[in-house]
Formats: sequence, C-alpha cells, structure tokens
Amino acid sequence: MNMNNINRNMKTRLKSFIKTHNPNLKIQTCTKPIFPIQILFLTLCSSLIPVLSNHKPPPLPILPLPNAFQLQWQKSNMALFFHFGPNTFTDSEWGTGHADPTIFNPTKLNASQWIHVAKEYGFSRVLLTAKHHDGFCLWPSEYTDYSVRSSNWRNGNGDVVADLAAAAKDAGVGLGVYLSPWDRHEECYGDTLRYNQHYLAQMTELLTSYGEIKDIFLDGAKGEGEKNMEYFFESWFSLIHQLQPSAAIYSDSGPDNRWVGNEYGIAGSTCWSLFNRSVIGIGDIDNDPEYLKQGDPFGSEWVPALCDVSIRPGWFWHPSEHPKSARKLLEIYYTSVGRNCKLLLNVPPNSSGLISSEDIQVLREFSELRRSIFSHNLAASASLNASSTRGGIRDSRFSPYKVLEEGIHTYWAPEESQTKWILYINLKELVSFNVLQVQEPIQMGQRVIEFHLEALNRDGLWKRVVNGTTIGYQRLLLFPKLKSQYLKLVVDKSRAEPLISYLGIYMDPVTILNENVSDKRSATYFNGTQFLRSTTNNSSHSATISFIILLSVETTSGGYMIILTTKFDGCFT
Ligand code: FUL
Repeated sequence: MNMNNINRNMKTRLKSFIKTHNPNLKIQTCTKPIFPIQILFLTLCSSLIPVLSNHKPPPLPILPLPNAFQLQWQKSNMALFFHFGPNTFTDSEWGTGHADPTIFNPTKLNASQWIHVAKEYGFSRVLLTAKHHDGFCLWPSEYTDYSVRSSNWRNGNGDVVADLAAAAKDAGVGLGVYLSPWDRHEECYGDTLRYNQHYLAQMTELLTSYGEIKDIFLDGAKGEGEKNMEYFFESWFSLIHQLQPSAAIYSDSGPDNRWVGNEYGIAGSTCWSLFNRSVIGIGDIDNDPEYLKQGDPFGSEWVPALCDVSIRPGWFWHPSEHPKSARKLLEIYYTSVGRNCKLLLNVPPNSSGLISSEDIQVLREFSELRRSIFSHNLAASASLNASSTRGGIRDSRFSPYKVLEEGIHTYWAPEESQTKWILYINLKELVSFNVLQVQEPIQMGQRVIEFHLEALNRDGLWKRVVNGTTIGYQRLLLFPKLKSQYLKLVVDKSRAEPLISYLGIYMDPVTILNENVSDKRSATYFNGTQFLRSTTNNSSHSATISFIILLSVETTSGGYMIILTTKFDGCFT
C-alpha cells in the first residue's frame, strides 16, 4: 500500500466519522497528502491540553507592589554618591552660598575615573550633588550667576554634570542627581512662588539636557533660622516623572524611595518597604526615626528605604579626614543591603577632581571581601524538600529548588492554607557557615513577618540558629559559626503564603560572632593589618589577588586576641 492509498483511506474514514458525529460540517478535500501531519498535531495538542490546563496559576500578589522602576532601583543594590562643589575647596560641609566661585578649580577632574571606580567595585548607579545647599551649580545653569560658568575651571566652559553623564553612559552606569531645595545663594529663596519656579526651571535643565536620569535625590535639610518657605513637592514630583518617567525620586518620605532615618547606613532589623507617606513630612524635625527605619507592616504604599552614608566622616572631601575600613563597610553592607535596603555610599572626589587613592583602596578591599564571602553559595548543590509545594511536587514551577536559582523571578511557593511553611535543606555533607541570605520575590509583594533557621546538631537535635523578622528583597543574617548538614528554613508568620526566591549560606571569615562572648562585648575589630598583593597575569589581563586578614577580638576579660589568619587567592579582571 503506497502513501496515497493510506491518505485516501484515512480521508474516507474521517469523512464517515464526521458525517455520523456532525452531519452539518462540510468536508473540504485536500489534494495535498498532509493528513498524517494534521492528525499528529491534533493528537499532540489533545495530549498536551489536559496537562497544561491542570497547572495551578501563580498565587495572587499582595498589595502594595513596587512599580517597574522601583524594582530596577532595588535590584541595583548599591550606588555611589559624589558630594563635590566649592565645599571641597573651602574645607566645609554646609557652604554659606557666598564663597568666591573662582575657588572651584579641580584641575585634574576626570569623571571617567569616578565612573570606573563605581563600576569596578560593584556600584551600578551614581548620584552627583548637581547643587548642594550653597546653591553652586555644577552645570552652567541659565538661572543663576553661581555655577561652573563663573569659576576658573576650564575658563568657565566646564560642565561636571555633562562629563559625568557622558562617562556614565559609556560605561552603562545609571546617573542620578541631587538638587538641593535649600539654596543659600539665590536671592529669591524665601519667596515661595519665585523660588518654586526657579527650582523647577533648574530641575528641568537637569532632566532635559543630560540623557536618562535614574535617580533624583532631594531633601528638606535647612539650617536653623533660615528663611521660611513652602516647597511645592507634589508639582516637583509630577514634573520629574513626566520628564524622566523611569527616575526614582528619593526624599524623607518618597514617593519612590525613602530615607532610612539616619546617616550611618543602619536600617531596622525589621524593615518593610510598606509605608504610609502621609506619616512623614519632608524635612520635618518631628519625624519618627523608628518609622523610617522599620517601615510599616500596614502601610498602603511601596516606599523602600535608602541608606545614605559617607565613606569618610564628612559628606565633602576634607584633607584631614580618612575613609572607613573595608571591614566597617562590610558591617554597613549587612545592616543596609542585608536589611532590604539600597546602600548609597558617598565617596567624595578631592580638590584635584579625582577620587583619592586611599578611598579606592578601601572600595577594592570591600569588593574583594564581598566576593570572597558571597560568590559561592554553600547550599548550591543541596537537595531540597518542602512542607508543601504549590501545584504538587510534580509541578516544577514552584519547586523548592527554585530557591537555588539566582534572582527573584522564580520562587518556591507552598500550597494554600497550610499550617506550616518549611524548606528542608540537605547539604549532603557537613558544612561550616555563619551567614544566611534569603530573598522574597518582591514583585509579588513583601510577605514574611517572622522566620527562623534551624540546624540538626551532632546529637540529632534540631537547634534554632537564628531568628529573623522581615525579608523583603534581601535579608542577610549573621550568627556564630556552625557546622551542620541538615537545615530547616521555617517561616513562622506571613501576610500571605510566603514565597522564597533565593536561599544562600556562606562563611564570612571576617565578621566572627562568638557565642561565648556576650553581645555587648563581641565587637570584632579589623585592625588594619589587611594588605593586598596583586600581580598581573599577562595572558588573561586579570590580576591575581592574595590577601591576609588578621582579626583581633575583644575578649570577655577585656584583652585582645588574634583569632584568625586567612589567606584568599582570587582573580578579578
Ligand atoms: C543632608 C545634607 O544636609 C548633607 O550635607 C548631605 O548632603 C546629606 C546627604 O543630606 O540632608
């Protein structure tokens, strides 16, 4: 029997089948022998349909949710802040607004160096004080006589914002600007109508001349006894969003991200992105710092917290000040990025217009510390199980293994209406660690209220390792080092079914929390004996890094003890 005979045969059988089952259907004859393909296709479809239609849809998100730009903002984790202007040359923090503009002369200014430093050490966005409280504009604004135009720098033809925007664009780094509302130079400051017009005119220049602006930073800071006036914040926010729809606006109370309530880089150990903006006034000295630090579990708006902190004691560069240690920055990383916040680290360029080498050295060490701790998840090849899985264990879309995939777009989801929410982790061998990282898929809303980690000890007993409250985008918890093979992540309280998008465990050899030392006395000190030795590997254009860390810990008796000497060998390009 040849192919044509088979086709003819099948057509006749199909026709008689359709006639008996659906007499109204007109059957068209097809001269091309495609019947087997159609049938194969229909068979395939019909076998797939029941499986697909059995899939349980993802759970409902729980309000409030971040918008697309808030999500992008949060994913970028860390940004560098550049405080720069006449204060850099006058050794001051709050300029009077009357310093001679010719003192601004950063003869070696190189914005590409600033951007290189940001990119090299893990900061995907930068923010510049385009105008600080002294009113001096780092771009040649048409609306003032107090700007780079009236300085000697590049004979008055320079534009710091333009240089930075070009360097940032080239490197794919996001650009942000700080335009201080408080202006100690402008004569119209204090005249509500005129100054609001002035401020918006300057904001418009910034938002229409320098390409994409990712962040706007503004605040209510103002010295005592200064002229009183009202800022038209709502008009400012609307215009900013109209001119730069993807920009995230920061102020004490948002709209897109909020102040964390202090300038030390410390968020609350409970930190919600949920918030009620009406509770906090911009620049209001009566604001409750705890509300800013913790957010609001009942808040109806999504306003995540930003931790702004300087690498040096001041915001501007001063010749007599020095940067914090890499160890201190790591501590700040745990209390900011590790508590559902974004870190905005200020690294002020010096009076020659460059980031000082001692600051760069600290940023390099900070980046190496993060790399050495967080680049390898010690749970990466664990076997996982869960108290329940949405859609059943055969539905891989919400499987517990999703917590080992990086990012927040895949997640483990338990079944609905459960009495317990537990992830079981078998590390397959005994592993030593002292850091837990957990992430929630915040695009589905922030959910977890309380959780804890348990480990099986040598005697076969489950012991609580650490308790946590909120998770949010990212939670890092440190605890005394332990060794175990079996772990349980238990969610104790949640606003809705908890969803977990990432779980990591790590060993941080720098931050040692010692069980036997009481909390108050357990400070671990980085004694500055860290050193870096780098040798260039010509063939791969990468540098091999070795560094030794010596740690001293205050003991209960008040003395100091060297507790660790560790050698890291790593590579970076
Ligand atoms: C504050 C300002 O007064 C400081 O000078 C600094 O710019 C800091 C980031 O914000 O409000």
